[in-house]
Amino acid sequence: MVSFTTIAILGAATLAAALPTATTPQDASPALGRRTGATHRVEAGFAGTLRFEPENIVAEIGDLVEVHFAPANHSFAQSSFAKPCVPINDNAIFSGFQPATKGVQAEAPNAFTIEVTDKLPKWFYCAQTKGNHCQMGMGMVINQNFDGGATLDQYKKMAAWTGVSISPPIVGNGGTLAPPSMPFNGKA
Ligand SMILES: *[C@@H]1O[C@H](CO)[C@@H](O)[C@H](O)[C@H]1NC(C)=O
Ligand SMILES: [Cu+2]
Repeated sequence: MVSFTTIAILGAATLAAALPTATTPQDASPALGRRTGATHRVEAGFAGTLRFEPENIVAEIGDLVEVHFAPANHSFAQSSFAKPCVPINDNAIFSGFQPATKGVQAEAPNAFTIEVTDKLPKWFYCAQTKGNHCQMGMGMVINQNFDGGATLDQYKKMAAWTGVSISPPIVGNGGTLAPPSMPFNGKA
């Protein structure tokens, strides 16, 4: 006769085998949760403009945001809503500058990928001071609150009146620099 315990153990083993592996080695980054498998591609300096495209992303926890860098020399840096073009704090997300040569490269060799770990609005800018990219409109948001006044439009308006941009202190912080998982759809 098969005991209850045996059935329970067999049941648990079967269930465990059927579940997707929660922490495969490539997903084992300690602060991060389960990946959704969705990747939002963003291009910094889309088609030669001083914009991110798309610039207003709605993402789920566990989604990835992969920022590509078109020519000439852009970056992806985290600010607060209230103070565009300035690092949110010393731990601000920052890709560093990723130059690409127009007419030679469609985009910089590396993209910068971050994982969305909560649903709070996150504000980003390009810290390039030559040409005042942030002040000229290189701002974007992940998970804007669409019910409030903290809109991307407002962020960009404040950015236009902000002085010289400041780069976050830690290059590569909060994400991964690696060759893009696939090319960006737009023209570079
Ligand atoms: C890219 O911009 C940064 C910040 O302005 C600068 O320090 C760096 O030299 C630039 N790189 C190239 C290749 O122009
Ligand atoms: Cu830029």
